[in-house]
Amino acid sequence: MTNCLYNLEVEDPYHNVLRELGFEMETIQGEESDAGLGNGGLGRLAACFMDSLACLDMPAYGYGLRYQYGMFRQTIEDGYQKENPDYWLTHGTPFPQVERLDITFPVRFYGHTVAHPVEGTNKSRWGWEGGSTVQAVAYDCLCPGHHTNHVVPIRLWAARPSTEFDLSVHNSGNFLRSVAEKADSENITFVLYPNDSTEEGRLLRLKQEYFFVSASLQDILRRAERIECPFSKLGEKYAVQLNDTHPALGVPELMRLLLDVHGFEWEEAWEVVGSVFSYTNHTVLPEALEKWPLSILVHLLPRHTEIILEINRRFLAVVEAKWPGDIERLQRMSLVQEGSQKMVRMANLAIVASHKVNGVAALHSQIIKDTIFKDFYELWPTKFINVTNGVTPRRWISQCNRPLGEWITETLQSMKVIKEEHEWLQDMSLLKNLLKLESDADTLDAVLDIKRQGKERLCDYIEEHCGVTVSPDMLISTQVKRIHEYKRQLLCLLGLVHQYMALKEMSPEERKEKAVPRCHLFAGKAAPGYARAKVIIKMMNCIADVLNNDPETSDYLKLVFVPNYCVSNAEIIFPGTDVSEQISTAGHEASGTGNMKASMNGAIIIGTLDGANVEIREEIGEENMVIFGAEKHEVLAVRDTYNNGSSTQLSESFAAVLDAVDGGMFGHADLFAKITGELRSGRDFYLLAHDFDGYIQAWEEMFNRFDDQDAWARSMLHSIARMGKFNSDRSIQDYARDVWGIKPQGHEVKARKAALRSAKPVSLFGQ
Ligand code: OAK
Repeated sequence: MTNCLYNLEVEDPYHNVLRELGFEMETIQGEESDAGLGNGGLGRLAACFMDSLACLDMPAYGYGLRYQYGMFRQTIEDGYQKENPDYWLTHGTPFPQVERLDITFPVRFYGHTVAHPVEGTNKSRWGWEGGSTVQAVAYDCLCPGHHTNHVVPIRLWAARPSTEFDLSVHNSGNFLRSVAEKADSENITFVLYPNDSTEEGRLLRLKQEYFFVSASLQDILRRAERIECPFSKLGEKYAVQLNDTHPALGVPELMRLLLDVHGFEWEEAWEVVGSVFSYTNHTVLPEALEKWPLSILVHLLPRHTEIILEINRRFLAVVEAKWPGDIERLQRMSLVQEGSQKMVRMANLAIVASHKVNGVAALHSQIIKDTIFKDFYELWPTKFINVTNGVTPRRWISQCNRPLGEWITETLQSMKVIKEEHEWLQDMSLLKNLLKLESDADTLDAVLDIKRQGKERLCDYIEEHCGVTVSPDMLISTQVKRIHEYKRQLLCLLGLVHQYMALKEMSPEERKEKAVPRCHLFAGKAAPGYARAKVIIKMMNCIADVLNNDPETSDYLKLVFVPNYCVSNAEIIFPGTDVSEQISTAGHEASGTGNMKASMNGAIIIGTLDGANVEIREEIGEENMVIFGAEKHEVLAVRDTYNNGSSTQLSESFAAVLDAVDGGMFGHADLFAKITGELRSGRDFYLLAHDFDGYIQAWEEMFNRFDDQDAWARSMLHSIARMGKFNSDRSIQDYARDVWGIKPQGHEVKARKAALRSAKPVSLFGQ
């Protein structure tokens, strides 16, 4: 609701009207739950893209599933994560979801394939019959663009039983079975799988994926029919972007619809598919690359399995023609992984069917060409491109950090760079003009003051939700993201232990003189089945207990874990962040988008050369970040030296930290022993031991910089002013130009827009 009011530019009048009615805007806003329909970076990126598509007047829409239960609500009990159901539809969805009972499609599961002879020929047409069907019902959410009358709909599918009750079953007296069948079909969109970057190979998940693509593609064909677009020319009018491989079953589904329902020949259908689909890869983690057992696929989707196998047969012939006799390459590239259980590799399917494949940051796009998709890159080099991620400045600057948004607008106006706010939101390169003021004392004061306001708000939030009092005078560092070993929350945590021990060594006078008071904030959810990530959360809370209650040091070092990380509290955390931790093991974070949100809000990044950090450094300058750690090209060699035992020598400071944890300084030594044991013995896949000292030094550097508040404010200004590249509008323009071949909707909209702007304001209460 807040986003809509902001984008429609009616926040203030709405606010005033509410006041007249006796309500506060904040109260009403507080009633709206986050639509937690995704897990982390991938889903949130899509939300930013919807906003940009709307703002750029792009002819586009998004599809998703309308889960009844979205991402779980995290609470912390005795330091452990507890997962609670998030029933986000409790109060209905007054705003802005529309149930479209007129838009429903049947989705079939199970059954068998049949060949129907085509009269007058010796050919057959394949079909899929039997099994059971579920209805997909559309719910439309409207995303208005900012400063345009363009709106992008997101269509969410909900599962419903095909008929309210199967009467024949009912009449035969089998009441329970008919009710159970209804429950079964509604189960498909019951709950989101809360795994981030790990595969959950469960039948229900596969059903969700197929349900999603089947309904969406039927809807696309319906739209094409409405505008009289022949399906043979579908690619001229429609582009479908596969957001990772979760919708990759769309490939055989579109083939099936064209072949079996619309009578296409294979070659013709395959050409259409290739012109329509493209695929974005969002991770290189092997555990996240989707594979489905062929045996399960055959049972659930018999016709699709036949189609996948035929795609594979034809594709392997192409590979064989290019590299005759290269059996190993054939095995690597095959859509089917051989073995005791044959598996279908969804990424291979997506690549083979797509005309473009992209990674989400320059480094990541290079890595996929060099590693996981190397064979495919050698076969089709021009298919592979990069589209660096971005985030929407409407939400991640203007809405979440009003003082900053207003200051940017006023300052650029006073410099005569812009007349209205929307100009810099659309063209963030204009922010570079702010750098002309980098030596102006008032400007630097203003930047510090804005951050101060953000920190005060964050400290209030921490007090309320964690019961810990934090002074906004402290340096506030944050690491907010899903809990995952590759993101290295553990490195940050052990670094804090090191700082704590150093403070304990100092006399009170030394602390007063030398220490920069610091509060570190963690927030993030662990997948419910990810045991190691859950122990890390417990460790965070155990260490927080000691640090926050130590009368000698707690004025200098605090640690808080903010429960239930979500968009709503992220909007409070980023504006209140001085230092943002972006410290993944090089080569593991595809892009990251929290790094962008933090920098745009004037936080300084402490980070590794991973994901989009590399490009952020290119844009804002290395003097405005603190970089440490092994680089991508060093990681394998370093890992090897630790693994083969030739370098398990731990640095003194790292060993001291492990000793403290093992010695029970934070309690629960038994629980943490597995982690420390692995780190000591060199089973340290994510290179914590190797990067630890560099990380500690990087923090020393950070403290020194923070001491000089003038220079700090200048760095903040550079972060804010030079992040234009990471506006998601730029990402969308890249996709529109290089992948989809679409342009903003033309003159008609522009004319309507002009008319709308010159229209007389309407009184909400009549005359
Ligand atoms: C989740 C499940 C499967 C595959 C990828 C993901 C995922 O969330 N990936 C994340 O995508 C973001 C948007 O591109 C990136 O910024 C993150 O680095 C990446 O981990």
